[in-house]
Amino acid sequence: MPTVIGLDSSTQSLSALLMDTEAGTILHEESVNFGKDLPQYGAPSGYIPGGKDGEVHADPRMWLEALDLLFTRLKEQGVDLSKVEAVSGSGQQHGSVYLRSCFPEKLSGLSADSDLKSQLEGCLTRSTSPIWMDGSTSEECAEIATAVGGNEVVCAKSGSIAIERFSGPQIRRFAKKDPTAWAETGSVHLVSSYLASVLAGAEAGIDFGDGAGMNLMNLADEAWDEDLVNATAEGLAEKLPALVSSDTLVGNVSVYFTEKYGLNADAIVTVWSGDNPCSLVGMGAATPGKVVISLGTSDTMFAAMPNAVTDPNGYGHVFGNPMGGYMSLICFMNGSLAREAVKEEYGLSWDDFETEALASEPAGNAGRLMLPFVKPEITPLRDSAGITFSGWEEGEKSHPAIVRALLEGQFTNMRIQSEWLGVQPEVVLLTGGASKNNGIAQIVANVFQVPVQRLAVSGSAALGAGIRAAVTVCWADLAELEAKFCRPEEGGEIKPEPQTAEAMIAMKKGFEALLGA
Ligand code: ADP
Ligand code: XUL
Repeated sequence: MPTVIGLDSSTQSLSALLMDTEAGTILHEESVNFGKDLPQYGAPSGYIPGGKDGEVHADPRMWLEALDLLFTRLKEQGVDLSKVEAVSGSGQQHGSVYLRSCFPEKLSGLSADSDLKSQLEGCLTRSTSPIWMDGSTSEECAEIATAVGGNEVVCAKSGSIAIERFSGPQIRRFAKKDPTAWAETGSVHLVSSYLASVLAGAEAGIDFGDGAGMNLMNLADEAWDEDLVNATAEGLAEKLPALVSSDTLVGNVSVYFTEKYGLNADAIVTVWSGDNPCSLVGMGAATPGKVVISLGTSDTMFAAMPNAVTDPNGYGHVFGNPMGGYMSLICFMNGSLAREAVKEEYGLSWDDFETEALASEPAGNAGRLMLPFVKPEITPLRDSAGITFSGWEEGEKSHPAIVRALLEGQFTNMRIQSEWLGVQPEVVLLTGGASKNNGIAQIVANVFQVPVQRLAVSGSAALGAGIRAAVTVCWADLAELEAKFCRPEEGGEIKPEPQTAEAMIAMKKGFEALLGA
């Protein structure tokens, strides 16, 4: 029975999916929630709250401790890891980890008598890692763009204009703020390549999917771009790991995991990728034709692309598709965190979002609009939070109208910001924590006026990582794996309500005017 493991180190949790690729079954699912299970890191939602000047960081030791805890739980529950043939993973994109030159040596000498954190924390030259929510690098973005001849050049080379959360501008800010620690840094890894390295006990490369989220990779050449690298930080070229195709094998799993947790010594680690590229695979959307909306901590919209087309407004991105070619990606900061903020403020439950709120208000919310930027937004760029209302009477700004306004606002914004893709989807595939909410799914169906499907297997990023591992190590056929694992949930399709189409068009017009103002 060929078994593979797909891991997913997301913003809020680390999960594992154990898959029997022949039978097409999920053998086991396990998850560690950073906030709940590792409260000592002061990161209830996976990042350290209260960062200054737009900084959002997480402790990279937390990810190590989570990896130990995850495997401890698998072992304690008697999950048989001795048959595992392949492992790969998915990491939240853009987060960067700064390590001394001793990192490879420490990796190869990991002892099962101790834990990962104690053995590797001495390698860190930066105690915290900026993650994708960090918006502190506007100055560095401008500097990089100017140095290479403008944002048009950055976008043509890397698939995105210089973006605050992308790793290149984050690296520049660190090199400027702490030149001593920068000089001591031997390598800069992404969350994905850092954890792949730990798992394999040897330094892993960065794949084209996640590498494209750094403003450092030349999309056409699939290589580090000399101009962008030089414009970012002195000495960066020597500190960047190898940039590799997503089907690259890192090597056998580290003896650490074999001795400590009984993981098969012959299991092979495939290079990890970013969560959105992995999700593309896990949703069965790696070949062009399907549009995916992922409702995780952030909301993202992505699709495989036959050719690389860039967003004229500069908000959208082009990444490498782990299965070859390219993918588009648009990321919205006001995803689940904004929905949670409204849920808390009005003392609601997710059930309220599902039923009452949606049943009691008409689609289009009777013309009452709300720009839903409960947090600063990246698509479109809004440096500070800002909720703007239009068409509301005194006393109306309460639940349930607010819930509908928030959701319709979020997805109308998504529809407007994705027009540059030139794709009229026939079906939207929905994934991520909030996708199970039927109320939210209905609003997505209405705003886009297409059916919404969810997959039978949840956790598309971990699933995609597992599928990638099976294809590269076990020579499994992608189409066969998709047929087994990426089936839509039976009876779970949500159809658009055609009577809402007109209201949705009116709302889009109103929303565009509000955005312009
Ligand atoms: P990530 O991968 O970014 O860590 P997930 O895809 O696991 O995030 O999604 C987590 C989010 O899903 C939570 O923050 C929560 O807001 C949201 N969520 C979970 N259950 C529901 C639900 N029933 N309805 C709406 N949102 C939900
Ligand atoms: C994508 C992005 C987020 C993170 C975390 O550009 O910033 O989707 O990958 O999920």
